[in-house]
Amino acid sequence: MKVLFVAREISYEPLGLMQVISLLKGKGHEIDLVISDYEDPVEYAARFKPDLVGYNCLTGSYRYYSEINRRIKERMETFSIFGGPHPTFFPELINESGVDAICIGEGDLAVPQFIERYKNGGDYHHTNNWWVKRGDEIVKNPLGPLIMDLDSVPYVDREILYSKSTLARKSKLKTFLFSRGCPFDCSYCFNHQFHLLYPSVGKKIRARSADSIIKEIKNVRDAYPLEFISIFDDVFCFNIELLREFSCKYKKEIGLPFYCAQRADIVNEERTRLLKEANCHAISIGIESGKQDYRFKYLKKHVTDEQIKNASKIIKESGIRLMTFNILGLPAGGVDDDWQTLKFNIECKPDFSAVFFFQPYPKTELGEFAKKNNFLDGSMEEIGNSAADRSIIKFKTKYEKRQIERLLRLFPITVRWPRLLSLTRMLIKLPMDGLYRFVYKVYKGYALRNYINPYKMTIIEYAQTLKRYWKRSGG
Ligand code: B12
Ligand code: SF4
Repeated sequence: MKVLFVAREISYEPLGLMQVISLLKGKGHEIDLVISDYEDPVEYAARFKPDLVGYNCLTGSYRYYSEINRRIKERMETFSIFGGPHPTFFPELINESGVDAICIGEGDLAVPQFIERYKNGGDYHHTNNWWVKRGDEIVKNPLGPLIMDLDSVPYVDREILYSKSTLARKSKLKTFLFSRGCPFDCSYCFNHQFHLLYPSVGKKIRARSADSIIKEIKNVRDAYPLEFISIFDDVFCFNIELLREFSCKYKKEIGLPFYCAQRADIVNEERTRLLKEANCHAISIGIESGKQDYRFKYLKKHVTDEQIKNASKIIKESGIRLMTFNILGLPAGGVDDDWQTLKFNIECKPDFSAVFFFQPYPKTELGEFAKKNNFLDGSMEEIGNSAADRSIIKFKTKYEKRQIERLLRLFPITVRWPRLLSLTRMLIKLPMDGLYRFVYKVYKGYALRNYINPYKMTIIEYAQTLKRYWKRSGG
């Protein structure tokens, strides 16, 4: 069976897709990947002649993939499959013309099973996790079980990606994901909906063992350049026992600097010490809103201002760099609230404050709240590829919305240099959006590169990385 996967761009390693590819390897299929940044996917598909074409979709990218799929299907007869967060939370995607089947939830068991049945002419229409078109009918199957033992899942396949992108292969920074799931229920995050999909086990964090983590890193280090590790787990090593074992083994066997995310209310001296001993270079925590009452009432993130300030202090005092995550343009909020978020960040003294617009992703609790209460100023189709692209939330006036959009661009630099506060207050009233975008992009690139993910680069690598970063929308 010839299966072609399409990735729009790879400014980030597409871990979900690489996971699916690893699951299909060694199963007698001919798997290929085309990256639109490098080659026209329609022409590539015309040459490769796949039996199946697959897409990993986020809400911000599904329009793009749906369009590519339509164009591929104009050129040839092929079967299209869609997976990832967007079809998981918005299975109505199946109604789009050209979409033949979607995979809901995790695909570890469901994807190989479906493709095997499709290949053998079996009853693929009745495979767990899948919604499949059959004539005018849509066959909707229940979800199969989650894999609880992550060590039994193969490591993501990097080779297929690196065979297509020398830049990705040569990059000394590589990304990893060692766990899935989060026990919390923040209203703006997909985890809440994921818990409803998998009610009995959805809240459980499934993590690789320390040995499995170390082995994956060693495999990558032996095969490719690797100097900095970026860990994308929602909360890395939530379980303190795992962190103790990881810290001890990582220090001895790997020792490379790394970045990971923590939640402010679990940060304490012991966790931070263990991370520091393992050579953690930077930690991120989510502030989201600088107003504690909004954070509790609307975001359902029950972390107090005190806990955030305390976590920031512990992290900074340990010598680890601090990054915060923030959301501007929240529904039922306004520019004054966002201003408070900026001031609260200043109190926490992060090395870099990452900031995004609130995006009403489908089926998230806060997204549905925004829709129901008429806070939307656009539709799901307008959600951008990056959450820093644009806001589709309505505010009291268009002028207020423009101020929020400008504040986002000036936010990181103002947090870093609080002396700019009164200048920023004035600047957000002036229509110099192009300049603000430029400042935002330059500073974000500089801060991430120097404070959060520093690793040595040759001049050529630097120029290539800069070019790729600059091309990305939203910065
Ligand atoms: C790691 C991560 C990132 C990384 C890497 C992103 C990447 N491209 O891989 C970084 C930090 C860069 C990132 C950035 C963003 N992210 Co992100 N990210 C995640 C995170 C934490 C893990 C994703 C992951 O790898 N999971 C593990 C894999 C194994 O799971 P999976 O991807 O779901 O894949 C499984 C199934 O979906 C299925 N499957 C996957 N692909 C396919 C394809 C086919 C054909 C089939 C059949 C099945 C299938 O099988 C897989 C194995 O079980 C998720 C949350 C989460 N825990 O899932 C958010 C998440 C995916 N991100 C999200 C968002 C919004 C973003 C950003 C837009 C935010 C921003 N900064 O602007 C950007 C967009 C970047 C981009 N264009 O890709 C949202 C998406 C919401 C939505 N409805 O679209 C999520 C769900 C988190 C949230 N906020 O709720 N992200
Ligand atoms: S703590 Fe983070 S990952 Fe967990 S539900 Fe909240 S926002 Fe999502």
